[in-house]
Amino acid sequence: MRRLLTILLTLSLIGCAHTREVFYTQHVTFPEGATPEQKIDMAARVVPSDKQLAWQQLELTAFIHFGINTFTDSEWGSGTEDPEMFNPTALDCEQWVLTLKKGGFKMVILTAKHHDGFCLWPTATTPHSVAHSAWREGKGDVVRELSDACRKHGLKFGVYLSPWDRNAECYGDSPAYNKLYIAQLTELLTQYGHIDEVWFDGACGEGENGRKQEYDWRAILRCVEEHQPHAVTAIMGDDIRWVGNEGGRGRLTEWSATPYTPLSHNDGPTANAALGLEEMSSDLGSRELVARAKGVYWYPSEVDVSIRPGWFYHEWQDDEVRSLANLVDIYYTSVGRNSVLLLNVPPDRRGLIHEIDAERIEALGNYIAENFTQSKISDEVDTWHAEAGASREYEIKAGERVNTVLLQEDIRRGQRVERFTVEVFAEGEWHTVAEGTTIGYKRMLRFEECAAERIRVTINECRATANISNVALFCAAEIKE
Ligand code: FUL
Repeated sequence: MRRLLTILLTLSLIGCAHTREVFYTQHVTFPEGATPEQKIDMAARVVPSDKQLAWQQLELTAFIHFGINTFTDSEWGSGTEDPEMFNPTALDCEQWVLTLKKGGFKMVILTAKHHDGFCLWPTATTPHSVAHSAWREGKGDVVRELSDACRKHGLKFGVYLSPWDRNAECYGDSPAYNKLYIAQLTELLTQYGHIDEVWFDGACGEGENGRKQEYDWRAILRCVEEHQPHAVTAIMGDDIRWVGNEGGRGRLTEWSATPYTPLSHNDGPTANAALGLEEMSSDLGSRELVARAKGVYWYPSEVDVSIRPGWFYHEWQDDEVRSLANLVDIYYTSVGRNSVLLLNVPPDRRGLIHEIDAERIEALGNYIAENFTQSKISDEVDTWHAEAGASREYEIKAGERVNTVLLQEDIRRGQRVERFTVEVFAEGEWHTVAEGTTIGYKRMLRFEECAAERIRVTINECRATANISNVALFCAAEIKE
């Protein structure tokens, strides 16, 4: 009887210990005097907010750069363009959405306004918009058509509203421009239904003697919170971090739990400078860095990259559209490196995604579906709570060849893995095929194709207990072009 009681007591304590595990949603500030060990333990318990988690699970999102630049053949407009010039001859947002859907994309983000200030919706804030264009005699609204098409075909919808505005006269008169900017944002957030992501670009090319605009980020983000509280805010926002390059590459070590402070926070620039951090820094989450930090954010990375050399469509780049092999590489280095891919596909002057780009997008969607859906592991894979040094083996289906491993952590319990090793058993011995540092939401690694019987995953180093929610193996086909 006493033994039974002891067992019951022990079980309930284990239960309590389990349910008592403390998590910090999106941010934790370390207490004064916290030791490096305490800080690492707290960093391991920072978790995404619900909307950050839902965003991460999208994996594939698309950018649409379209506007006055499409008609002037430029990348950065001056703001002095005649709005008359905007005149797509066959605009069809359903064609954009259906094309992207074939690629497996789950959300579309539109440049509602780029740096030239031209608005793709008939805003009341400026005459510099589609309302004064030749297109549909000024009666058209691209934001309306695209948001409707997304809703109709089940894609999420986001907006890019460039903070830098080369057309607005009040740009640089900080309070006046902040007011104008918030008015534009309010129109977008209140007139087009559900908005899932708001993208605040960080670029500003005003020279030394240019107009210096002080953005009121807190007020701008409050506006999103008020009208679309479920929307994630990116780059100059609180929820999503720019990966630091436009080449499609996440870091080999990519921490979503990072001491890097969003720049939208008033103390962001100083807090980051104190730690020597920039958006492009290679180390955003090591133990050494966390030990020096005052806190940690859940601030996951987004990889924005264009399918063409430019962000906007230029006819002379028609033969420079990324190949399928290149797009698949980008998939590995973005989604496969704990990031969300934001692939830009710019419509042409007709207002259509060009046939070449459309063919490439569909090929990418088919490749992902054909190669990364059916795992070659025959064992059931359930969540593995791994202590540092622990290994686990899985059977591979008989006769299968493999060349890609996929690992995932249950990030609802934080990002914890710091080093892992993957081996396969073939011809009577173990061979190391992949080694890495972080896993996070998803990590994919390629290795030389081989026939193997078993796979062994070792979590060499981690923070607290790692929660490995998925291990999968694939044999990705070689791409012949
Ligand atoms: C940059 C901009 O300057 C580019 O034109 C493009 O919009 C890219 C996504 O962000 O900062």
